Amino acid sequence: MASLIQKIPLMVLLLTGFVWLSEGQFCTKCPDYWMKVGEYCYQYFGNKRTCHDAENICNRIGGDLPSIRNEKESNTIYQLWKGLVNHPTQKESAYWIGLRDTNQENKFDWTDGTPVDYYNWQPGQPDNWQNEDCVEVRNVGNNDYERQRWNDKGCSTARAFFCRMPLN
Ligand SMILES: [Ca+2]
Ligand SMILES: [Ca+2]
Repeated sequence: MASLIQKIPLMVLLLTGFVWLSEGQFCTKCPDYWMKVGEYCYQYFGNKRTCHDAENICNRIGGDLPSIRNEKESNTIYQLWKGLVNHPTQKESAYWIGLRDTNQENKFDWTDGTPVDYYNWQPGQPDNWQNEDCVEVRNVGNNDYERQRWNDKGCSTARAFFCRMPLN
């Protein structure tokens, strides 16, 4: 019995260390209200915002508008969106992504700093019609592949959006 009592401080120490490791250094959970998909946490905002408001909201809660770096990532975000909205085939139910050409016309950058080496434009886009500098996944087309394609859009347009943060 005495030896068990002597071991209690060691057990507490080990338990504390385990909790610290599981919640800190090796965190694999998303914060409350975020959805874990692959190596990222996503939060969807169905209330439509201008592109810059959407970006500010994401930054305030510790994320960014998503960058889309390949076909697989495009499909991941599209399928997530499709599972969240009530009318996924409704025209113009588009959502912002973090692509911009606000600094220099036709030179697009991701707001999270990711290098731009993948594009998925709709045919005829980007057209900068009436000075469009933000980018939406337009959700127009006959199938899931076509609905993932992008359109440059006026930044003051209100759109739904995702925020994304990497898992620690
Ligand atoms: Ca533009
Ligand atoms: Ca356009």
